[in-house]
Amino acid sequence: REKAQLMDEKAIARAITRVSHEIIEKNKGIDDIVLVGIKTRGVPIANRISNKIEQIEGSNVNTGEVDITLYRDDLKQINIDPVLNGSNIDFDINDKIVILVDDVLYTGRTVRGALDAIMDIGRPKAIQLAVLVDRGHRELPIRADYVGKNVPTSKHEIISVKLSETDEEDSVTINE
Ligand code: 3GP
Ligand code: 5GP
Ligand code: MG
Repeated sequence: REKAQLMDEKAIARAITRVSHEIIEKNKGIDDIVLVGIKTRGVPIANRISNKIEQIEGSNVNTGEVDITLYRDDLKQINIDPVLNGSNIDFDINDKIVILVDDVLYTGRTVRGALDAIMDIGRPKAIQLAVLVDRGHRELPIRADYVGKNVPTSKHEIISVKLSETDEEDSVTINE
């Protein structure tokens, strides 16, 4: 059942613009920055941030992706650790600031898997995390450096993230 729309196309675009500016400000430019999106919907968000940063700063940022999958057939069961299912990072991450990008941050287990994947590839100077929605309920000591929108949820609610690259529209809604 659909409850309420939290973000429309314009709100998502504004959040991406703000987060892009925050990334540039926090890191005093983009010299050392690379972006890594977490499949599926972290990837188009990373690409949008990449394009926005390029628009603002006038030079491009390397952008790759990791595929972290959960060994489970029931999305409600979240106590199984996510595993790396592949990555596409065809640039050097050593001594870079890697900014992980995902759509929704929940327990933190997916991000933990992504951290493992990144550290298998190289030794970044730092890893930061950007998410479109932080819905709370962390089960690990993981937090986001950049948040599009904080959405307090109950555990049985689900945040639906739609992006034009993968879906028919741009929207964030809360369902139960
Ligand atoms: P995504 O691949 O675009 O991120 O996890 C697979 C998909 O299921 C995710 O899409 C996510 O949007 C959706 N999903 C909805 N609720 C949940 C949830 O509670 N946990 C996980 N892992 N995914 C969820
Ligand atoms: P975590 O591993 O932090 O529990 O969950 C993060 C991953 O699961 C994200 O990649 C996200 O896609 C997915 N996820 C968790 N909860 C939700 C949710 O309510 N809505 C959506 N769309 N994805 C979720
Ligand atoms: Mg996701």
